[in-house]
Amino acid sequence: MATLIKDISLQEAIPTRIIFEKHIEFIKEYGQKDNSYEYGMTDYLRVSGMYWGLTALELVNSLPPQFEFVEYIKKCQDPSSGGISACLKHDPHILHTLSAVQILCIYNYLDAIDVDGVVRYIKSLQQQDGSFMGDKWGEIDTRFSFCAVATLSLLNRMDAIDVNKAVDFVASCKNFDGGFGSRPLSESHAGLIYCCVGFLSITNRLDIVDRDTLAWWLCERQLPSGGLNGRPEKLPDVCYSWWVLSTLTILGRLHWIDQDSLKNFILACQDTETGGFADRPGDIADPFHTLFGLAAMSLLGHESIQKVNPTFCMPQHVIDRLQLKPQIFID
Ligand code: GRG
Repeated sequence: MATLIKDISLQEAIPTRIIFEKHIEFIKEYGQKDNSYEYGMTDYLRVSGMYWGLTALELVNSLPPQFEFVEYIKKCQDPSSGGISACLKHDPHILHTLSAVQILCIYNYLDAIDVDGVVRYIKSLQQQDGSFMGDKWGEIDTRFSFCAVATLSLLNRMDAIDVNKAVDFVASCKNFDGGFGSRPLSESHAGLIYCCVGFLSITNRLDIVDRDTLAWWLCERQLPSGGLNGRPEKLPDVCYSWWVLSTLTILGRLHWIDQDSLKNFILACQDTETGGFADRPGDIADPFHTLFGLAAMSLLGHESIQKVNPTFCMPQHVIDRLQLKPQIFID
Protein backbone atom coordinates (compact mmCIF):
# COMPACT_ATOMS: atom_id res chain seq x y z
CA MET A 1 0.00 0.00 0.00
CA ALA A 2 1.39 3.44 -0.95
CA THR A 3 2.25 5.80 1.92
CA LEU A 4 0.65 9.20 1.81
CA ILE A 5 3.22 12.00 2.09
CA LYS A 6 1.87 15.43 2.86
CA ASP A 7 4.36 18.20 2.22
CA ILE A 8 4.71 21.69 0.83
CA SER A 9 6.77 22.87 -2.12
CA LEU A 10 9.28 25.62 -1.48
CA GLN A 11 9.24 28.74 -3.67
CA GLU A 12 12.31 29.82 -5.64
CA ALA A 13 13.23 32.92 -3.61
CA ILE A 14 14.48 31.49 -0.32
CA PRO A 15 16.57 33.88 1.82
CA THR A 16 20.20 32.82 1.80
CA ARG A 17 20.86 34.01 5.38
CA ILE A 18 19.14 34.54 8.71
CA ILE A 19 17.87 38.11 8.73
CA PHE A 20 18.83 38.75 12.36
CA GLU A 21 18.14 42.48 12.41
CA LYS A 22 14.53 41.92 11.28
CA HIS A 23 13.92 39.15 13.83
CA ILE A 24 15.23 41.29 16.69
CA GLU A 25 12.98 44.16 15.68
CA PHE A 26 10.02 41.77 15.24
CA ILE A 27 10.29 40.31 18.74
CA LYS A 28 10.97 43.62 20.46
CA GLU A 29 7.94 45.18 18.80
CA TYR A 30 5.70 42.17 19.47
CA GLY A 31 6.05 42.68 23.22
CA GLN A 32 5.12 46.34 22.97
CA LYS A 33 1.80 46.04 21.20
CA ASP A 34 -0.08 45.80 24.51
CA ASN A 35 -3.25 47.45 23.28
CA SER A 36 -3.50 45.38 20.09
CA TYR A 37 -6.14 42.71 19.42
CA GLU A 38 -3.42 40.04 19.14
CA TYR A 39 -1.99 40.96 22.54
CA GLY A 40 -5.43 40.85 24.17
CA MET A 41 -6.17 37.45 22.64
CA THR A 42 -2.93 35.88 23.88
CA ASP A 43 -3.27 36.66 27.60
CA TYR A 44 -3.33 32.95 28.38
CA LEU A 45 0.17 32.59 26.83
CA ARG A 46 1.81 35.71 28.22
CA VAL A 47 4.61 34.41 30.48
CA SER A 48 5.53 31.58 28.09
CA GLY A 49 5.45 34.14 25.28
CA MET A 50 7.95 36.23 27.24
CA TYR A 51 10.18 33.16 27.56
CA TRP A 52 10.05 32.50 23.79
CA GLY A 53 10.84 36.11 22.93
CA LEU A 54 13.52 36.73 25.55
CA THR A 55 15.28 33.41 24.90
CA ALA A 56 15.32 34.15 21.17
CA LEU A 57 16.77 37.60 21.87
CA GLU A 58 19.45 36.24 24.19
CA LEU A 59 20.43 33.60 21.59
CA VAL A 60 21.15 36.44 19.18
CA ASN A 61 22.89 38.58 21.84
CA SER A 62 20.12 41.18 22.13
CA LEU A 63 18.57 40.55 25.55
CA PRO A 64 16.83 43.69 26.85
CA PRO A 65 17.22 44.89 30.49
CA GLN A 66 15.22 42.83 32.97
CA PHE A 67 13.15 45.29 35.02
CA GLU A 68 9.67 45.16 33.47
CA PHE A 69 9.77 41.39 32.86
CA VAL A 70 10.86 40.49 36.36
CA GLU A 71 8.29 42.86 37.86
CA TYR A 72 5.54 41.27 35.77
CA ILE A 73 6.51 37.72 36.77
CA LYS A 74 6.55 38.69 40.46
CA LYS A 75 2.95 39.85 40.14
CA CYS A 76 1.94 36.58 38.46
CA GLN A 77 3.02 34.42 41.42
CA ASP A 78 0.08 33.23 43.49
CA PRO A 79 1.06 33.66 47.17
CA SER A 80 -1.13 30.81 48.34
CA SER A 81 -0.22 27.93 45.95
CA GLY A 82 3.19 29.35 44.98
CA GLY A 83 2.49 28.72 41.26
CA ILE A 84 2.91 31.30 38.49
CA SER A 85 0.18 32.18 36.01
CA ALA A 86 0.27 33.15 32.34
CA CYS A 87 -0.85 36.68 33.19
CA LEU A 88 -2.39 38.73 35.95
CA LYS A 89 -5.65 37.36 37.43
CA HIS A 90 -5.26 33.93 35.80
CA ASP A 91 -4.84 30.62 37.67
CA PRO A 92 -1.25 29.40 38.06
CA HIS A 93 -0.07 26.68 35.65
CA ILE A 94 3.02 24.47 35.63
CA LEU A 95 4.03 25.57 32.09
CA HIS A 96 4.10 29.26 32.98
CA THR A 97 5.82 28.43 36.24
CA LEU A 98 8.63 26.80 34.23
CA SER A 99 8.74 29.68 31.74
CA ALA A 100 9.01 32.21 34.58
CA VAL A 101 11.83 30.27 36.23
CA GLN A 102 13.64 29.99 32.86
CA ILE A 103 13.41 33.77 32.35
CA LEU A 104 14.64 34.47 35.87
CA CYS A 105 17.56 32.06 35.37
CA ILE A 106 18.51 33.88 32.16
CA TYR A 107 18.53 37.17 34.09
CA ASN A 108 20.13 35.48 37.12
CA TYR A 109 17.35 36.91 39.27
CA LEU A 110 15.65 33.98 41.03
CA ASP A 111 15.49 36.02 44.25
CA ALA A 112 12.63 38.00 42.69
CA ILE A 113 10.12 35.21 43.46
CA ASP A 114 9.24 32.94 46.37
CA VAL A 115 11.29 29.89 45.30
CA ASP A 116 9.96 27.72 48.16
CA GLY A 117 6.47 28.58 46.93
CA VAL A 118 7.29 27.33 43.43
CA VAL A 119 8.70 24.09 44.86
CA ARG A 120 5.57 23.63 47.01
CA TYR A 121 3.38 24.18 43.93
CA ILE A 122 5.22 21.62 41.75
CA LYS A 123 5.13 19.06 44.56
CA SER A 124 1.38 19.59 45.02
CA LEU A 125 0.75 18.61 41.38
CA GLN A 126 2.37 15.14 41.57
CA GLN A 127 -0.09 12.23 41.57
CA GLN A 128 0.07 8.79 43.18
CA ASP A 129 1.23 7.18 39.88
CA GLY A 130 4.10 9.69 39.57
CA SER A 131 2.44 11.80 36.84
CA PHE A 132 1.88 15.56 37.10
CA MET A 133 -1.20 17.68 36.63
CA GLY A 134 -0.76 20.93 34.69
CA ASP A 135 -2.73 22.86 37.28
CA LYS A 136 -5.37 22.36 39.95
CA TRP A 137 -7.97 21.49 37.27
CA GLY A 138 -6.39 18.10 36.75
CA GLU A 139 -5.15 17.54 33.17
CA ILE A 140 -2.36 14.93 33.12
CA ASP A 141 0.27 14.89 30.38
CA THR A 142 3.97 14.07 29.96
CA ARG A 143 4.52 17.77 29.07
CA PHE A 144 3.82 18.49 32.72
CA SER A 145 6.29 15.81 33.88
CA PHE A 146 8.93 17.66 31.88
CA CYS A 147 7.88 21.05 33.27
CA ALA A 148 8.06 19.68 36.82
CA VAL A 149 11.58 18.27 36.64
CA ALA A 150 12.94 21.10 34.48
CA THR A 151 11.70 23.68 37.01
CA LEU A 152 12.98 21.79 40.04
CA SER A 153 16.30 21.07 38.40
CA LEU A 154 16.81 24.79 37.58
CA LEU A 155 16.03 25.50 41.25
CA ASN A 156 18.27 22.64 42.44
CA ARG A 157 15.30 21.15 44.35
CA MET A 158 14.69 17.75 42.73
CA ASP A 159 14.45 16.23 46.21
CA ALA A 160 10.95 17.74 46.57
CA ILE A 161 9.22 15.09 44.42
CA ASP A 162 9.20 11.31 44.08
CA VAL A 163 11.57 11.07 41.10
CA ASN A 164 11.36 7.26 40.81
CA LYS A 165 7.59 7.33 40.47
CA ALA A 166 7.82 10.23 38.02
CA VAL A 167 10.22 8.15 35.90
CA ASP A 168 7.89 5.10 36.06
CA PHE A 169 5.05 7.20 34.67
CA VAL A 170 7.11 8.55 31.76
CA ALA A 171 8.46 5.05 31.03
CA SER A 172 4.84 3.80 30.86
CA CYS A 173 4.22 6.29 28.00
CA LYS A 174 6.87 4.68 25.75
CA ASN A 175 5.52 3.08 22.57
CA PHE A 176 6.58 0.15 20.34
CA ASP A 177 8.08 2.64 17.80
CA GLY A 178 10.49 4.00 20.41
CA GLY A 179 8.51 7.24 20.76
CA PHE A 180 6.48 8.62 23.65
CA GLY A 181 2.97 10.03 23.94
CA SER A 182 1.11 12.25 26.37
CA ARG A 183 -0.18 9.37 28.49
CA PRO A 184 0.14 5.56 28.47
CA LEU A 185 -1.04 4.14 25.09
CA SER A 186 -1.15 7.58 23.43
CA GLU A 187 0.32 8.11 19.97
CA SER A 188 4.01 9.05 19.63
CA HIS A 189 4.49 12.73 18.83
CA ALA A 190 7.76 14.63 18.38
CA GLY A 191 6.76 17.37 20.86
CA LEU A 192 6.01 14.84 23.55
CA ILE A 193 9.11 12.84 22.67
CA TYR A 194 11.17 15.98 23.40
CA CYS A 195 9.38 16.28 26.75
CA CYS A 196 9.95 12.64 27.71
CA VAL A 197 13.54 12.39 26.50
CA GLY A 198 14.29 15.80 28.09
CA PHE A 199 12.69 14.52 31.30
CA LEU A 200 14.88 11.37 31.18
CA SER A 201 17.97 13.45 30.46
CA ILE A 202 17.29 15.60 33.54
CA THR A 203 16.56 12.57 35.74
CA ASN A 204 19.62 10.75 34.37
CA ARG A 205 17.52 7.84 33.09
CA LEU A 206 18.24 7.77 29.36
CA ASP A 207 18.75 4.01 29.78
CA ILE A 208 14.96 3.78 29.33
CA VAL A 209 15.19 5.10 25.75
CA ASP A 210 15.40 2.74 22.72
CA ARG A 211 18.07 4.96 21.24
CA ASP A 212 18.31 3.88 17.60
CA THR A 213 14.66 2.89 17.16
CA LEU A 214 13.67 6.36 18.35
CA ALA A 215 16.36 8.16 16.32
CA TRP A 216 15.15 6.31 13.21
CA TRP A 217 11.51 7.34 13.87
CA LEU A 218 12.63 10.94 14.35
CA CYS A 219 14.61 10.95 11.09
CA GLU A 220 11.50 9.71 9.31
CA ARG A 221 9.91 13.02 10.25
CA GLN A 222 11.95 14.70 7.49
CA LEU A 223 9.99 15.38 4.30
CA PRO A 224 11.16 16.06 0.72
CA SER A 225 10.92 19.83 1.40
CA GLY A 226 13.59 19.35 4.09
CA GLY A 227 11.16 20.32 6.88
CA LEU A 228 10.11 18.04 9.72
CA ASN A 229 6.65 16.99 10.87
CA GLY A 230 5.63 15.90 14.37
CA ARG A 231 4.08 12.57 13.39
CA PRO A 232 3.38 10.58 10.21
CA GLU A 233 1.21 12.10 7.48
CA LYS A 234 1.32 15.63 8.90
CA LEU A 235 2.67 18.80 7.35
CA PRO A 236 6.14 20.12 8.24
CA ASP A 237 6.37 22.92 10.81
CA VAL A 238 9.51 24.83 11.78
CA CYS A 239 8.89 24.15 15.49
CA TYR A 240 9.60 20.45 14.89
CA SER A 241 13.08 21.49 13.80
CA TRP A 242 13.49 22.08 17.53
CA TRP A 243 11.52 19.19 19.05
CA VAL A 244 13.17 16.66 16.72
CA LEU A 245 16.72 18.07 16.54
CA SER A 246 17.00 18.66 20.28
CA THR A 247 16.06 15.02 20.87
CA LEU A 248 18.43 13.76 18.17
CA THR A 249 21.16 15.85 19.83
CA ILE A 250 20.46 14.23 23.21
CA LEU A 251 20.52 10.84 21.45
CA GLY A 252 23.86 11.69 19.77
CA ARG A 253 22.25 11.15 16.36
CA LEU A 254 22.03 14.68 14.93
CA HIS A 255 24.14 13.59 11.97
CA TRP A 256 21.42 11.13 10.88
CA ILE A 257 19.31 13.98 9.44
CA ASP A 258 19.80 15.81 6.13
CA GLN A 259 21.02 19.05 7.71
CA ASP A 260 21.40 21.10 4.49
CA SER A 261 17.83 20.58 3.33
CA LEU A 262 16.52 21.29 6.83
CA LYS A 263 18.52 24.54 6.99
CA ASN A 264 17.00 25.52 3.66
CA PHE A 265 13.46 24.85 4.98
CA ILE A 266 14.15 26.89 8.14
CA LEU A 267 15.49 29.81 6.08
CA ALA A 268 12.35 29.65 3.94
CA CYS A 269 10.12 30.05 7.03
CA GLN A 270 11.44 33.57 7.67
CA ASP A 271 9.15 36.48 6.88
CA THR A 272 11.47 38.85 5.05
CA GLU A 273 9.03 41.76 5.38
CA THR A 274 7.88 41.64 9.01
CA GLY A 275 10.76 39.60 10.44
CA GLY A 276 10.13 36.49 12.54
CA PHE A 277 9.63 32.85 11.52
CA ALA A 278 6.29 31.25 10.65
CA ASP A 279 5.34 27.57 10.96
CA ARG A 280 5.64 27.23 7.18
CA PRO A 281 6.78 29.57 4.41
CA GLY A 282 4.20 32.25 3.68
CA ASP A 283 2.30 31.94 6.98
CA ILE A 284 2.18 34.62 9.67
CA ALA A 285 5.31 34.85 11.85
CA ASP A 286 5.16 34.65 15.66
CA PRO A 287 7.64 34.53 18.58
CA PHE A 288 7.06 30.77 19.25
CA HIS A 289 8.23 29.73 15.78
CA THR A 290 10.95 32.39 15.83
CA LEU A 291 12.52 30.90 18.96
CA PHE A 292 12.38 27.35 17.64
CA GLY A 293 13.72 28.34 14.20
CA LEU A 294 16.69 30.13 15.77
CA ALA A 295 17.28 27.45 18.41
CA ALA A 296 17.30 24.74 15.73
CA MET A 297 19.82 26.76 13.73
CA SER A 298 21.95 26.93 16.87
CA LEU A 299 21.89 23.12 17.16
CA LEU A 300 22.92 23.00 13.51
CA GLY A 301 26.00 25.02 14.43
CA HIS A 302 25.18 28.53 13.14
CA GLU A 303 28.18 30.59 14.23
CA SER A 304 26.25 33.82 14.97
CA ILE A 305 23.72 32.19 17.33
CA GLN A 306 24.64 31.33 20.90
CA LYS A 307 24.88 27.65 21.78
CA VAL A 308 21.53 26.37 23.07
CA ASN A 309 21.09 23.55 25.57
CA PRO A 310 19.04 20.75 23.93
CA THR A 311 17.30 19.67 27.14
CA PHE A 312 16.24 23.03 28.57
CA CYS A 313 16.00 25.14 25.39
CA MET A 314 18.01 27.81 27.17
CA PRO A 315 21.36 29.42 26.37
CA GLN A 316 24.11 26.93 27.26
CA HIS A 317 26.01 29.58 29.26
CA VAL A 318 23.05 29.80 31.69
CA ILE A 319 22.99 26.01 32.15
CA ASP A 320 26.76 26.11 32.74
CA ARG A 321 26.40 28.94 35.29
CA LEU A 322 23.84 26.81 37.17
CA GLN A 323 26.28 23.88 36.94
CA LEU A 324 23.63 21.60 35.47
CA LYS A 325 24.67 18.63 33.38
CA PRO A 326 21.60 16.99 31.86
CA GLN A 327 22.51 13.53 30.53
CA ILE A 328 23.16 12.99 26.82
CA PHE A 329 24.28 9.89 24.88
CA ILE A 330 27.95 9.89 23.98
CA ASP A 331 29.40 7.18 21.71
C1 GRG B 1 10.92 24.60 27.54
C2 GRG B 1 10.87 24.39 25.05
C3 GRG B 1 10.19 24.16 26.35
C4 GRG B 1 8.98 23.54 26.37
C5 GRG B 1 8.17 23.23 27.57
C6 GRG B 1 5.05 22.43 26.80
C7 GRG B 1 6.37 21.85 26.44
C8 GRG B 1 7.49 21.89 27.45
C9 GRG B 1 6.54 21.28 25.25
C10 GRG B 1 5.49 21.19 24.19
C11 GRG B 1 5.75 20.05 23.30
C12 GRG B 1 4.75 19.95 22.18
C13 GRG B 1 4.88 20.86 21.01
C14 GRG B 1 3.80 19.07 22.25
C15 GRG B 1 2.85 18.90 21.14
C16 GRG B 1 1.53 18.43 21.64
C17 GRG B 1 0.62 17.97 20.53
C18 GRG B 1 -0.03 16.65 20.69
C19 GRG B 1 0.41 18.72 19.44
C20 GRG B 1 -0.44 18.30 18.31
O1 GRG B 1 -0.81 19.44 17.70
P1 GRG B 1 -1.31 19.41 16.19
O2 GRG B 1 -2.16 18.23 15.93
O3 GRG B 1 0.08 19.32 15.48
O4 GRG B 1 -1.88 20.75 15.94
P2 GRG B 1 0.55 18.41 14.28
O5 GRG B 1 1.85 19.03 13.86
O6 GRG B 1 0.73 17.03 14.83
O7 GRG B 1 -0.49 18.51 13.22
